[in-house]
Amino acid sequence: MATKRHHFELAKGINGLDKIVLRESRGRSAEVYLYGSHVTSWKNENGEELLHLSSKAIFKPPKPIRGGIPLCFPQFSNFGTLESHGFARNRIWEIDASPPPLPSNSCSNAFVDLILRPTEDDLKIWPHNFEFRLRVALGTEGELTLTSRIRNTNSDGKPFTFTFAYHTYFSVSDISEVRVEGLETLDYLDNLKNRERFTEQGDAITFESETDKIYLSTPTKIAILDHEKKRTFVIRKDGLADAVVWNPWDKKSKTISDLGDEDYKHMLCVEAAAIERPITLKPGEEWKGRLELSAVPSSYSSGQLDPKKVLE
Ligand code: TA6
Repeated sequence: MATKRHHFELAKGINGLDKIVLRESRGRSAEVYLYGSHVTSWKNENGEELLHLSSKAIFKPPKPIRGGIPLCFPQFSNFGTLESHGFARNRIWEIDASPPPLPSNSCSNAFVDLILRPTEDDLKIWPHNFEFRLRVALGTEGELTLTSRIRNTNSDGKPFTFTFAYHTYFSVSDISEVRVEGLETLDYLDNLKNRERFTEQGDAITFESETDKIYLSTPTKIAILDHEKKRTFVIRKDGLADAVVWNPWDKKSKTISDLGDEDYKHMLCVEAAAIERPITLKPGEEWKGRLELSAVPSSYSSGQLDPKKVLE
C-alpha cells in the first residue's frame, strides 16, 4: 500500500524493496529504489518506458540493479581499488527529511531527496566521511533531473578524491538504427583497446559492434536520435566533463549473467561522468553534478528536428 508523502509516494517494489514513485499531472512518472538510490523507470505521458531495465535484472542486495540509472561513486569502473563502479549503487539509501535548499531552474512538484552516509564497513574500504545527497525530480515537461551533492565531512582534515557517473541505460528501438550527436571529433579512451586515446571522426556515432568509450571534455548537451521511435533523448549535464558510451553487443552480453542475450539490441548507455579529472574535496567542500534528461518527439525525415538545433 503506497504512502502519499509531500511530493512522492513510498511503495514496496520488487522483492519488497522500498521504492519512491514520482507522478506528474499529465501521466508521466518515475520510480527510484532506495537500494542504490536507483532510478529504474521513467515514463512519458503515454506511459512508454524511456529507460532500459534488463530482462534479467536482479533486485537483491548486494547485486546492483542492471538497467535504469545506476550511480557510480566513489569510483567509476575499475579506476581504483574498490569494486567496479564503487559502492553507492549497492547500498540502502535514506529519505532526506531536511535537505539543504537546492536552487533549481526547473519547476517540479514531483521530487524526492535521498541521502547516503558511509557505514563502518564502508569506512574500512574507503576511509572518508561524506554526505551524498541526491534529488530526483520529474519536471512539468516530463524531464527527469538528478542532482548530486557530495560533501566531504571528514573531521580529520583529510581531502578525498573520487570519480563519478550516472550510468544511464536508455531504451532504444534498435541499436543499429540510433545515432549519438554531440561527441563528434572529440578525444576518447577506448576501453576495448587498453584505454588508448583516439579522436572520434566527424559524423554522428552509430553502432555495429561492442562499444565502450570514455569521451573526454564533452559539450554539456548530447543527443540520442531514435528514428524508429521518432524520439530524441536530450542529455544536459553540469559538473560532469566526460561521457561514456557503452553497448556490450552480442558476445559480451552472453558473459553478463543479469543481462538478457537480446537486451543489447534495445539499450544504449550514455553516461554523464567525471573520470579524466577526478574530483577532490577538502573537508567542508561540496561538489554538485546535475543530469537532466528529456525525450522529445523528432521527425527526422521532415527535418523538423535538426540534431544540431537540439545541441545549440
Ligand atoms: O560504463 C561502461 C562500463 O564500465 C563497461 O566497461 C561495462 O563494464 C559496464 O560499465 C557495466 O559495468 P557493471 O559493473 O555494471 O557490469
